[in-house]
Parts: sequence; structure tokens; C-alpha cells
Amino acid sequence: MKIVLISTATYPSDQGIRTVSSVLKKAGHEVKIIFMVYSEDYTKLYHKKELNRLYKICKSTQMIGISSYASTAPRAKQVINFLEKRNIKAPIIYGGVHATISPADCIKVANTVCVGEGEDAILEIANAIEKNKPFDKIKNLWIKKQNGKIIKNPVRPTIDNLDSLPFVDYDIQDHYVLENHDLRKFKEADLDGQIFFLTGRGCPYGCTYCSNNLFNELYKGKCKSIVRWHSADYIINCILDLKKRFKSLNCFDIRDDTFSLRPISQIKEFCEKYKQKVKMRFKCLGDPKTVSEDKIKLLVDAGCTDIIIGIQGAENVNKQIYKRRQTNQNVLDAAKIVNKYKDNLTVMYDVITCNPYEKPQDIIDMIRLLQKIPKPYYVSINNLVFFPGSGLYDRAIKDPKLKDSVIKSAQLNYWDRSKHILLKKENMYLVLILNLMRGSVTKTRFGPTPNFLINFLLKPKRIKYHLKNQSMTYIALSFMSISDIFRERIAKPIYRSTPINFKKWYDKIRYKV
Ligand code: B12
Ligand code: SF4
Repeated sequence: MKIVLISTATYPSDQGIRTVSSVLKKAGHEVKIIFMVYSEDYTKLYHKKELNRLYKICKSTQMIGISSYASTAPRAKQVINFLEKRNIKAPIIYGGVHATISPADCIKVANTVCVGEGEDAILEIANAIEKNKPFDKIKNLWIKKQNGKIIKNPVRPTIDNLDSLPFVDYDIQDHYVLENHDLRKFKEADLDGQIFFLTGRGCPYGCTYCSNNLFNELYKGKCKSIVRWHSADYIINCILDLKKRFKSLNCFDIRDDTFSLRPISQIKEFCEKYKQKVKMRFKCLGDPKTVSEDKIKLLVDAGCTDIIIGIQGAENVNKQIYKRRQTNQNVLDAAKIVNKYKDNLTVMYDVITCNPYEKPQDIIDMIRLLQKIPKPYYVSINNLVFFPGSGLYDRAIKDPKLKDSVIKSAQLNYWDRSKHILLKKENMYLVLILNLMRGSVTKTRFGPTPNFLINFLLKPKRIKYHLKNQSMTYIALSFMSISDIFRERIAKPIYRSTPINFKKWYDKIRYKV
């Protein structure tokens, strides 16, 4: 059967839709994937020309699947409405992270919504359509009947054995990507020399700003363990397959929420096999509590050149607001370990700010913590986006004072610094300083900002004055917004259009490989 899958992600990796596709292909279906990549200014919708082009590919298909994040949900809605207006015959199934977390929103837009892991459900739908049978009893689906009644079927248990899944679909001859108002065939160069790769699923924690929170609730009692891993052999074979297909690959970006959560025995097996068979640089993520000397040594030795470590909030914010059981000492201990490998390992710390619940002292504490971390490193300052379904969203949406910023923040990207600060208007002076610290950190500066200037700006009297009198903050924010616009509208598009070899070179220079 002919099937079209549409991804609204802004980057054409999307392991979710690619996995759904490979499961359908394994069962003999003919699948095309369309990557509707678009601007990270989420207020922008697709042009009519682009939608018409999409329609041409979809019109002769028997089933359409579409996925979105919360931020790209307006785009998914636009696509579904457009296809329906053009009287497309094929049923449209809305799946992915947003459909999992906000099915009630998605069912207003599509008649069929897939909640949670979609592999088995989509296969059952395809088989039902092929046999001309109804599919309204299939688990994981919400179905809107013609009379408006909504059927909410329960989710089935998670897939325990991830190795039972076929390799992620990278048959790029069946893939299309949006460029210059046209849908053209996917090229190897669209991968930018690296592949985002998840070697497991699930996270045992439940930070209140994160979608995993709700995912864990959804699957309570429906899985042996929410954290599931692919075996080392599965990952290595999959990577070798990709390496054979794409000669321009020079890096694997392992995007598991916390790769360092894997027990040391698994990391050891993975690293030994990776070093022996793959011999290619890779990146991964870790959390301060599970980073250990043994693990980092093995990872660096196997070719790990970059690690992202989540700090997120200052200790008090992590404990009280994010429900993230992590102390500043955990961060400093992990930082000491990774810093030992500074000649071969680039470290990036992730921080979340612009949270209307944080107090001035919390932001000061975060800045002081960053000053204590051994240099050099990178720091990514992310401004809080309230994602529907997260605990923090549920808390803030009830507050009339915050409701507006809760809803509007989902249309912003974490790095839209000035827009976030002006939207939330809390502790503007201090959030501005923290945002000015983003980038590469050395002994004397944080990003473009010298350390002495940070200390000068953080004098208690100055803080007190500028938190009350905001005119200087507004002036600084207008410069910041010019720089943000430059980054989004000029620097990013130029970078994205550069040849793959330039991107590979830049990545190496940036991370000193
Ligand atoms: C890898 C990753 C990235 C990568 C690659 C993204 C990409 N486009 O491929 C990068 C670093 C680029 C990235 C960027 C961003 N990301 Co991101 N990312 C992830 C991460 C860690 C893994 C995603 C993944 O591959 N999962 C594995 C697959 C197998 O799971 P899945 O996608 O959910 O798919 C399953 C089901 O959803 C379903 N399904 C999926 N598609 C479909 C389609 C159909 C038709 C059906 C029926 C079912 C179905 O079946 C799949 C298999 O079971 C997730 C967290 C997570 N653990 O999922 C965050 C996550 C998706 N990202 C998130 C965000 C916010 C972003 C950013 C917007 C951040 C920003 N810059 O502001 C950007 C922009 C992303 C974009 N718009 O493209 C949020 C989304 C929150 C939300 N509620 O929408 C998540 C959930 C993180 C979080 N902690 O909250 N991300
Ligand atoms: S933020 Fe990271 S550690 Fe916390 S629940 Fe989400 S994925 Fe897990």
C-alpha cells in the first residue's frame, strides 16, 4: 500500500517518523517521507505553493501520517486542513510527541490521533485500510467519528525489546525535503555529515519542564521499565550500515536524554565495539549524577569528542521548581571529571532560565555556579518554553498572570533571548546578564562577556537599582534583539546553505577535534 509520512521537524533527522516508516516498509508497504523543514520562527506557516506541491505527492496515496512537536503543531494543523480542503481521500493519522502529550488538541485537527509509540498502531491501521476494515478499535488511537464523538482507546505497553525494531529508515531515495518553496529529493548533504541517533528510549526522571514527565505517567504499569536500551551490537550494526551508505558522515550525535545513565558494563561493551568497528567521532548527553570517571574515560577513548551536561537550574530551582534531584556539588563533581579530559573532550552545559518562578537570588546562584565550573567549556543558555503536558505548564496555565506567556512561549525557540525576556518580564536585568554569558567560556570571559564585567554588573546595589529601573535593560535588550534577528534570519540560513565540507570543518574547529 502507498503511504506518505510528513515530518514538520525543523531538522530532517526525526528518528520517530523514520522508525515508523521502516516498520511499515518491513511489512511490505511503499513509504515516502516528506521533511517539511522550515524556519525556527514558529509563527511562520507554509506557503500555498509548498502545500500545493505536498498535495501532488499525497493525492494518490492510501494513508498519510504526520507528526509535530508542540512548536510545529500550527504547521501540522495547516497541512491537515489544506489536504482535507483539497478532498484528499486517504485517512490522515496525527502522531509524534505533541499527539502523545496533547491528543485533545490534535483530535480537533485530525480525525485519527496516535498516542505514544506508534510502530504497532500504524501497522495495524495500514493493514485495516488495505483490507477495507474499520480501525477504530486499535490501541493507542483516538478517533473522531462523523457525529463528533471521540473514541479514546488505551495505549498498549511500550516496546520492551527495542532490538526487535528494524533499522531507522535512511533509504533517502524515498525521501523529500522542502527547499525554496519546492519539495526536492533528499540528498546525502542534507544530513550535514552527522546523524542524530537514539540508542534507547525513556528517562526515569520527571523534571517538571520536560515532556518525559507525561510519557512516564502514560505508561505507568504498562512497561517493565520505562528506560529501554538497544544492545551494543544493534547500535554498531546500524551505524555501520549508515556509514556504508553515506560516505560524508563524520560524526554520530547520540541524543539519548542521558546516555551516561547506562550502566558501566554496557558503556564498556559499547565503547570497545565502537572503537574496534566504527572508528568515528561521536557526541552524547549526560547528567551530572550519572557521569563517572570510568564512564568518561571509556567514552573519550572510544572517540567521544563532545558531551552535553544538563545543569538546568540552580540547586534551589532544581529542587523546588523542576523537581530535579541534583545538587550544585553533583555538577561540580561531574565538571571536575570531564575537565580532566579537556584536551580531547568538549563540554557544553545546558542551563534553563527566564522562568517566572525563579527568584533573583536563584539567577545569581546560577551565575556563581558557572563561574566555579572549571574552564574551558561551552554554556548554552536556554529560555524556558512551557510545553503542554509538562508539570510546569499545568502549574503556570492556571495562573492568570502567566497564562499569556505560557501559551506564547511555545511559539519561541529556546534561544530567542530578547523575545523570552520581554514576554515574561521577570527579573529582566539578571536574566539578561545570564543570557549574555552564552557561548564559549574561558578563564576570563563567558561568551562575549568578560568575567570582570559580570562581577561589576552583579554588585548588590546595581542589581537592586536595575531590577527596579529597567530603562538600561530595555536598551540592552533592543541590541540583543538585533543580534537575535541577525542570528535567525541571516547567520543560520547562510550556515545551512554552506557546503557539507565547510560544516564538517566548522564543527571540528568549534569542537577542537
Ligand atoms: C533528538 C532530538 C532533537 C534533535 C533532532 C530533532 C529532529 N528533528 O529529529 C535536535 C537536537 C535537532 C532537536 C531539536 C529540537 N527539539 Co528535540 N528532541 C530530541 C529527542 C531527544 C529525541 C527525539 C527522538 O528521536 N525520539 C525517538 C523517537 C523514536 O520517538 P518519537 O519521536 O517520540 O517517535 C515515536 C512516537 O512519537 C510516534 N511517532 C512519531 N512520529 C509519528 C508519526 C506518525 C504518523 C505516527 C502514527 C506516530 C509517530 O512513534 C515513534 C516511535 O515510537 C526528544 C526527546 C525524546 N526522548 O523523545 C527531544 C524533543 C522532541 N525535542 C524537543 C524540542 C522542544 C526541540 C526544539 C524545539 C528545541 C528548540 N530548539 O527550541 C528543537 C527543534 C526541533 C524541531 N522542530 O525540529 C521536545 C519537544 C517538546 C514538545 N512537547 O513538543 C522534546 C520532547 C524534548 C523534551 N524534553 O521535552 N531535538
Ligand atoms: S529533562 Fe532530561 S533528565 Fe529530566 S526528565 Fe527530561 S530527559 Fe529526563
